This record gives sequence, structure tokens and C-alpha cells, in this order.
Amino acid sequence: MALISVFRLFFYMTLFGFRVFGGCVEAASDGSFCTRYFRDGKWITKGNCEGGTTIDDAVANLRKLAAEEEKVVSTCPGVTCLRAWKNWNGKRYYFSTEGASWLNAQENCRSVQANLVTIDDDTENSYVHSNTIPNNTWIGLSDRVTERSFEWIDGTPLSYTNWNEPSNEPNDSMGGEDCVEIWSFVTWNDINCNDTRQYVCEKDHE
Ligand SMILES: [Ca+2]
Ligand SMILES: [Ca+2]
Ligand SMILES: [Ca+2]
Repeated sequence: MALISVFRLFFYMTLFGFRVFGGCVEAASDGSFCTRYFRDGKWITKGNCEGGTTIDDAVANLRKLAAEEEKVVSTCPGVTCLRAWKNWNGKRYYFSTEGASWLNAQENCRSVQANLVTIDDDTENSYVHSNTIPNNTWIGLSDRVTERSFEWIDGTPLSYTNWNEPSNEPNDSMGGEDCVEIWSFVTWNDINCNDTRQYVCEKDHE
């Protein structure tokens, strides 16, 4: 029986330990499900895609594979997929390879029960920076609600900042900069929220 994709194929692949790995759940035309994953350069199908496999079984397969790969399975809009998370200092971090506006980036983080990253101190700033260079990257700080009153998206009180002082950031250039990026040279800048940047999600361990 031909395999059809009911879910939009929305899998994430990452270079992790020199291996590209990704996964998703697909639906067969008879309504059963199977797990598909990408490892060592090829797609592999696990489970019965031609009858008998429930979506719960397929998701369980993905979770098992994810555990083997030290990754977690998350639910994305309309599809179950796999994203690569890194563990650091008691939290989990997702470093996107795709770009998005600040709001869409936060929406993507929310879809996997996370928020854009909150940076609490120099140590965390260094960790985020070391994983995002050479790209400028969204963090979860903005003054979208009240100009000049920067707030973390997860409600954490603002105690640490790392603004780029030589260019007088945050400068709200042209009156239109309300979202914050970490620059490739480690300091922060406010910029237009509609610009496209890679982003970092952070969440607690599950
Ligand atoms: Ca944090
Ligand atoms: Ca502003
Ligand atoms: Ca600026």
C-alpha cells in the first residue's frame, strides 16, 4: 500500500557528532502510522506503515530513537517531529538553524513548550554565544510592550544585560527597534522585530 504523508513532512536535521539525524511520524493511506528517521545519510522506516501501527506506537518509536540519540521528541504544529536539544547547567537549549521574525521564533519555541532564551548571567551569555557564532541570533528580550522597558519573554526579572556600549545599544534606531539579538561579537543590540534571525529556545528539563 502506498505511503502517503498526512502530516506535512516537517523534520529537523542537525549536525550532531558529525551525524545528521532527524525524524517524523508518517501516516499510511490505511490510517496506520510509522516512524521515519534519517541517519547516516539515508531515510529508514521503522514500524508497520501498512496496517496495525497506531500513532502512539509510532511516537513511542521516535521517543526511543531520540533517547538513543540523546535527543527529545517534541510536538510541532500539525506534526510530530524531532528537534535536537542540548543540555547545559540544568536547562535544555535549542539552537535553530532556520531564521524567523522575533515573534515567529517565539511561536516556534512555544510549540515545543519552551520560550526564547532568557540570559541570566555572563556564563549563560557565553554558552549561548559559543553556540550561535557566527550568526546574530534572537534572544527572549524586548521592549515591545513599553518603550525602553525591556522584559524577558518568560517573565524573569531583568537583572543582567550585555548591551553593546560602543554603539550605544539599545538605541531604538529610527524608533523601530524593540527586539534583542546577541551579536556574533557577544554583546546585545535592539533591532526591528520583523528582521529574520536564527534563535535560541530554552526550557526546563521534562
Ligand atoms: Ca536562561
Ligand atoms: Ca525599542
Ligand atoms: Ca539597535
